[in-house]
Amino acid sequence: MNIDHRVIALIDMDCFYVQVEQRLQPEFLGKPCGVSQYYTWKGGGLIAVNYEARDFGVKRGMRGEQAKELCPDFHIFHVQEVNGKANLNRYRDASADVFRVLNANFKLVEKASIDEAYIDLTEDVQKLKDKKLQLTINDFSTTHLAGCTTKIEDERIEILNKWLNDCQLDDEKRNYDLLLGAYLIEQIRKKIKDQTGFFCSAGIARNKILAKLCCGFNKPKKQTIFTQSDIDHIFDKTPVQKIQGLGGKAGERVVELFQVEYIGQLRKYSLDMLQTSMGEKDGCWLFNLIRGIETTPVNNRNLYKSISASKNFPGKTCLDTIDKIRTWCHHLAEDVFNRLEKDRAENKRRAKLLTVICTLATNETITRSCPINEYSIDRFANDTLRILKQYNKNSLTSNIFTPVIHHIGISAGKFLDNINTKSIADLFSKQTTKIETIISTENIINCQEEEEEEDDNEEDNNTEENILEKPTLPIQGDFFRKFQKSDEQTKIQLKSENKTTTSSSSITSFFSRYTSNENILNCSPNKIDDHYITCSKCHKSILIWNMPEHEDFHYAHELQIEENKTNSIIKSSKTIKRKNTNQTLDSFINKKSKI
Ligand code: DCP
Repeated sequence: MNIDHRVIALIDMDCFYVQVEQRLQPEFLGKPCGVSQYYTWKGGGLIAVNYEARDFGVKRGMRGEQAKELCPDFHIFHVQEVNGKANLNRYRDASADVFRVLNANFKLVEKASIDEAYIDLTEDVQKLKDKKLQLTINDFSTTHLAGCTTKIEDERIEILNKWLNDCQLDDEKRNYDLLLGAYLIEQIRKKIKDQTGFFCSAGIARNKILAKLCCGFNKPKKQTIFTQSDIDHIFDKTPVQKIQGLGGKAGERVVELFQVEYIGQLRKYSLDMLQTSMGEKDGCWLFNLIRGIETTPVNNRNLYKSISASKNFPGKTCLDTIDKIRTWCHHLAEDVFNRLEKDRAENKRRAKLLTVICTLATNETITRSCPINEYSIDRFANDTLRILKQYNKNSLTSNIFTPVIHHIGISAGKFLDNINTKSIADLFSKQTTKIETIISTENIINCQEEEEEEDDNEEDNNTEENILEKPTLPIQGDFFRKFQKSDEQTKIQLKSENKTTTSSSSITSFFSRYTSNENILNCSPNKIDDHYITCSKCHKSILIWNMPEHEDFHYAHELQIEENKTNSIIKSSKTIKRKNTNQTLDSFINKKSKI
């Protein structure tokens, strides 16, 4: 199939959380409403606002009280809380209702977020062509053309009608496919409404970027077709950062580098010029994009890549004691556990990697991972706590935690597919035995690029809970990756300085134990398998379950070298008393941390 002839749609639910609440309380249908999260300051922060309320100027991000000032009849729904944490299950279940309808009707559906889906309609359109339908304007009651901005219904009908007739008559039928795609989307949107009660909008175009862009042109309850002939004049008015993938730092960089505001202004740059500034791959991607060509496929993905729960602890609500942290590790672990169990039953898969993200008062964000050996609330909570404790600057016996914590997130990912329930139990019990025999107290690996795929979206889709259901970026080259990375720059891994609380004796004994165990661990180079990770230090392929131990081996090794160096400096120093020449790594570390 020629990629330029694809027909891609993006379906986006309108003011989704509000519709979910209104479905439960239909007496609020048609009234100005919003959803706020947490019953805190000034009526809570609004995370969703319906279109009736938007007419009064109410916007997402406003406080409930501010919304009521603008619109006295404004009704606020509150996100459910469990253990003081937002519970989004209601919205996830509603999302599943929508995806059931989409999956029952189309083969190629990609879940882009909790309320967005890409559909590749190319094949469906081809089949429809054989039916030789005679379509009329009545089949397109909510369809708009991206290039036509009129708000007058009669004008919309007149312009669309002319276009419809043109593309049915046109010999080349360049736009006929898009018309048939729009017809299918009119149908499916009606089905979604009938079967779930929810309204949605849609964009129909030749690729995902254009479908996403035009979906927002005529919200709510409408759909928009983006034809190739619309590209130039629409791009001339489209700010660079409105393009999916150019919304964050990457877009800022493009604006700065080329001194442009609108994406169309980049048309004057040759392929060579773009590639010189941005690298071959990204320069080429941008060159094509501004001409309406983008080839990222719709992936048949209906499942989340990771299941996560997180919580912010701003200002005085920060976590400053081990007890508080333990409680929250437990709440978050419970949330993830419950959803993992449900996911395992429904999707016959199991997560292999637990990732902990934490923001400290120092503004440092730490991302660390460890293998999931079994689904267990206690296990998740304990692993999370153990990771976090590494960053505590106080003594191990103290309940006080410094620097205080402002955010904790845990996320389970790296799913193993096609697991049946019986084999899961077997697998876990086997793994647990194996791992417990070789893994020491340290059970942590540095998280490298595990989460980037889903976390790349520039918009924080949820202020308190990271849904991790975001559209994937089309961008693959180094230029963009660098800027996506720069968003991540704060994710500093405080590995060496924080591990200094480990005592010399434990390191040494661990080190020798590991050395003797090294052959047991599966360090086979060049293994290409989903279960293997390449160690960034020695470049060996390491079985994922053994990575924590392997990392600790390097860490212990490095400390040993450092200890040896220090000891030799100490020995050669005439000012040091004889009894200090046998000093432990502990005292070295303590001294170092005081500097
Ligand atoms: N959401 C959230 N926090 C955010 C943004 C969104 O919790 N910062 C939630 C509430 C939204 C849902 O995700 O209802 C979907 O987000 P959208 O960006 O698609 O916005 P809406 O569906 O609310 O409105 P629209 O009709 O503009 O798409």
